[in-house]
Amino acid sequence: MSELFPMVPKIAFEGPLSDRDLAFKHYDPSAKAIGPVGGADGNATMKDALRFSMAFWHSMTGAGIDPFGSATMQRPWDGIADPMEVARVRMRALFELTEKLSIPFFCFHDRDIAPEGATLRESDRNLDTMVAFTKDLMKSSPTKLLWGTANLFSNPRYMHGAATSPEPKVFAYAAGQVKKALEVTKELGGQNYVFWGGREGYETLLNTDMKRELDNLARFLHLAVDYAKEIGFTGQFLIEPKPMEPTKHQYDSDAAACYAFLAEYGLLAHFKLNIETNHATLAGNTIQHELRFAREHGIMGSVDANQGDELLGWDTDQFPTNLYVCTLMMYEVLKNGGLHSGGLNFDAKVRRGSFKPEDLAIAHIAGMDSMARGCAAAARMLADGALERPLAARYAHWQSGIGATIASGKEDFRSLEAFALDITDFGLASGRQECLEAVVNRYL
Ligand code: XLS
Ligand code: NI
Ligand code: NI
Repeated sequence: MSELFPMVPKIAFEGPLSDRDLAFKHYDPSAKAIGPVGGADGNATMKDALRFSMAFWHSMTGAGIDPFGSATMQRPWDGIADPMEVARVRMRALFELTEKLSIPFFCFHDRDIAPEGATLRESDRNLDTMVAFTKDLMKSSPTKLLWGTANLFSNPRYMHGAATSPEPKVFAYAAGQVKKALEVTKELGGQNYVFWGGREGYETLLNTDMKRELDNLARFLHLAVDYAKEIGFTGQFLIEPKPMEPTKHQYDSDAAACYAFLAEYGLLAHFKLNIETNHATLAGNTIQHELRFAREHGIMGSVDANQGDELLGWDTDQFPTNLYVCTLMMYEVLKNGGLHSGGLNFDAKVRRGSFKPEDLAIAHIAGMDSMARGCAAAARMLADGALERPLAARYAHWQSGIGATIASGKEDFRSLEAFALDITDFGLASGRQECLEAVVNRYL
């Protein structure tokens, strides 16, 4: 088969001093991974441990359209009229680029990889054709499927939501679509399945029965759990929190909101989260906060590794290059013992002005090197106990005396009042924030 990206060679690791754009400076796919993601025997490679993934929608279908202008991207499928042929060329391009970049995984929405037909039946037929084509490519490729998902937001039928639409026919259609997407994800060996609540939210409460919509969303997810069981799909189910965009308020607004929803509706045993950096910042949280919350509640599943722009309040989906953020992200991932079946999926798009085909490779290299470098810094911080030791010291008083008796449930309000009545010296220690910020900087 002819190359689609002849300007992109197989990308080699050249080390931190390399000044070549098309080379890895920190991501060495075959080097041994550092720290707690190195696998049970400590022998996993960086490639196995970081579990990078390419997002089909941004890298293969993204055209550079924005509200003020049309497509800019130069791509190998430009000028091909037959939509099924476009789909095939895109899929070949995905495998070519992931292999050249040593990216072990990809992710897709059903409608990214095959054109939508006039009916669900017709769309399913297109999807089947493309799944067979993909399966064939996978036979001779190391690239695997990290997760699949269904696009329940682009088509006008989903204007008021999918599982939360006021119209039950839309609920039924969405169910049919997810049923098929689950079958396809299983067929391609997907290790997870993602639910991002595309338009599951509202524009105004004046026309919204919020309780009914949340009940319906939970019912929908239970039906998905049941069907996965029925067909023997054992991949991890993931919910991807996002607070707004496209709707004003999305029900799965952040990790804590998702946790409350899953707990209320008896879904906690079946779901983890797919946490995205730009969604965290849209929610007014840091990615560190979102990952910390997920880790401490046992629901860290996977990461959509991208970043927003500090001056723009929307989901700009840029490649992650902020080393400080990458380091604190990977710190949480390492403390979680890795992402297990999840991965670091580049839910990121090249800027509209980065329209050359090689920009796609360069952007992924930038993201991979940044995450690898963050991972190395985080592993060193952990090995040195740079943050863990001061943290333990800050809460040390819970190990003995009144701290230990409170923690073990031996105190009540009466006993605590008696203890507190004459305290004048609380022995408070400094929070040392600036000191800790400087500690982190030492490792960057
Ligand atoms: C959109 C989401 C989307 C999901 C997959 O903001 O990030 O791309 O990752 O549906
Ligand atoms: Ni995402
Ligand atoms: Ni997003």
